[in-house]
Amino acid sequence: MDKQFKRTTVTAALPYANGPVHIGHMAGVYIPADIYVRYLRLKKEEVLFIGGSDEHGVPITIRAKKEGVTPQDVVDKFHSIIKKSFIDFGISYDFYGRTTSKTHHDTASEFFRQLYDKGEFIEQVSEQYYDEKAETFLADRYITGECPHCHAEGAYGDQCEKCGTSLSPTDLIHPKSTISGAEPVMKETKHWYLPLDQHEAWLKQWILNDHKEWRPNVYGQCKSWLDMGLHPRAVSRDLNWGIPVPVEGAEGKVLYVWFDAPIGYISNTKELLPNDWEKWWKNEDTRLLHFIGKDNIVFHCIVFPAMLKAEGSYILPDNVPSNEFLNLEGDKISTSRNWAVWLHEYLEDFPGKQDVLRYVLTANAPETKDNDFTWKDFQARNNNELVAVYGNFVNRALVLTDKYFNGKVPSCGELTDHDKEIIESFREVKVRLEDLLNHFKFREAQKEAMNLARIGNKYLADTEPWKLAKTDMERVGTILNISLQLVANLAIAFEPFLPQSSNKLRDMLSIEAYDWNDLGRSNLLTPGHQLNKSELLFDKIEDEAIQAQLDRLERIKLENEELNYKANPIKSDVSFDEFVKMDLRVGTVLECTKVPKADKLLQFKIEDGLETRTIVSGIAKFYKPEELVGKQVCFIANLPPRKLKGIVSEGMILSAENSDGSLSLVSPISEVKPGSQIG
Ligand code: B3M
Ligand code: ZN
Repeated sequence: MDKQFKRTTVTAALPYANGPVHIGHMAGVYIPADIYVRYLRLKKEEVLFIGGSDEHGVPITIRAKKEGVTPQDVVDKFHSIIKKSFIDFGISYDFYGRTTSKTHHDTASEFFRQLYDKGEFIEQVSEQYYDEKAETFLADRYITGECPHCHAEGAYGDQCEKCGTSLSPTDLIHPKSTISGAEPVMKETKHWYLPLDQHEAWLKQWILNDHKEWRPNVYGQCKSWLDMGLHPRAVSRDLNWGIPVPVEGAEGKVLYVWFDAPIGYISNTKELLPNDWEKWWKNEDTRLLHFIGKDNIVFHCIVFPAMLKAEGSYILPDNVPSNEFLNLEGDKISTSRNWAVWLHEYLEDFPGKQDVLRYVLTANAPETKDNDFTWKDFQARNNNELVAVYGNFVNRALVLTDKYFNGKVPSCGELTDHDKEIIESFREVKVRLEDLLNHFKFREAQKEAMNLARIGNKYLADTEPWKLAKTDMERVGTILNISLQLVANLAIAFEPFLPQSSNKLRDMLSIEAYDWNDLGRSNLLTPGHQLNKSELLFDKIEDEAIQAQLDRLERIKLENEELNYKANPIKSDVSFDEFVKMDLRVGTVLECTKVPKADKLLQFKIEDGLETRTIVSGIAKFYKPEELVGKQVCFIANLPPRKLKGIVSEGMILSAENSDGSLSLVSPISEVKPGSQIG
């Protein structure tokens, strides 16, 4: 069933250049794409890996406005930060471009024009909000107002961030332009629409029948879109940042960012290969793959293919491997809440440890469901897997070779059945690895590579060559020869996943290059071959380093709480008569003890000016009993007595609840006579 292709064009989603990249982006898109490309390159297949920054769209203009700079300043800054992160983490693009390039502007513009000339668009006039003061139409995000659902102020024209409801600008109560503050008015505007409804039939056939092999999450999302029925989509916007719509009468209009961005894959290919780009996009024997995150599925599986089909000369994607989301310590990653591990910051804290992050993100990749990144797991995977299994095996094999054979690969004597089994097992790993990689199952594939290291570790532990050194050097040579062959195999097997470590290993083994097809061979290193000095491949990550990360997240959480803090709404009115019925008093704490078998409760004896009364209060988590003796507290004196854990409580002590749920006792600022009334 599998079609034979000659070459593969791999694209990875173009990140918006309005912020740096974080671990969620890496786990979801860039590491899987890179693993796959490296794998194909090792197999000596013809492959091209294209990416770039997505530099248009409203969020960029909003950020620019907030910071008092131009949108170009914003994208210049983040394009270079993002590009550097990708280089640092070994994301091995053949070309990483940007959608503000001239090539892209020309390509996207021509693409639009082509579709326009072919009559592939429909034109529609609709009414949209317009800011008369600023003389501009308003993108949904530029309009705020009261949410019609939860009545929060400051809801955006596309969504209320308080209650999460999707909105349209006209839903907002008392809408306001964020540009001038003016109340927007409705004004007619013309836009171009891609009539997706007219593409529905072939899309259904192409996806639902011809691409049943797509990942269930991708296939499922497409199916639900197609089942709901497709509608025309606007491909232009009233905005002054983007690629001008190249037709007459379109002044002040630009291409919708989701129209131009995927064309960026094509323009960036052109930029790299001005004379040879077409074979990567137009030849039937080229396989096109889009690596993306799940929020981009509809654009890559439905909208962009419809654009390509409408144009007529392009191939369609053969697969669109899309991941689910990665969470951080149990919470959704969020740029605006700074709830993320940013790549450039990670590198400051863990210099040289790119591969560790790559390893952990692949081990936890959200391939089939959302997954969680935790720092404890990061540490455990580094210490228990990379250091204790992979690094340890490599180190033992190299150090023993150095010790007994002066770092020269020993020759291999007669093989025992055990040796043969080991050799066989690394042959099998190749088959399994290929099968998994071919099916984009990177998580499982990496596990297989690690299994190879486990086999090696166990082999050394079982054969104990260090014990044989006095009696049987030939046997020691055989064991180490096999172990070193295994090490060389590991360098190949891990190359797509952990390129930096494989490089290091290649240097230690003193080999030039290797080939995927060498994987599984037990004669990669010839006897007598001189190895280089060995170093540790990975080192342990200590608790302090992890604690520092957890502390940082804790600080961010507190800052966010602080920012989002809003007191509860005021309760409905009570009458004055009702209020004066309540007898509020000050009392002095005579005794305070813990209530046995109740970790929240403290039992108080209170001097109330008339007698001593007992009150039980649920604040044991926040105070030590002894620190309260002698303090004055406020209490309600005329509540009916209540039994708590067998103790009759005669009243209620007042406390204030903080935003984090902690309680603070209420006390008069200066001492008063016990029993003083509050009112
Ligand atoms: N910039 C969205 C994103 O980063 C978008 C991808 C474009 S791919 C053509 O989620
Ligand atoms: Zn709301």
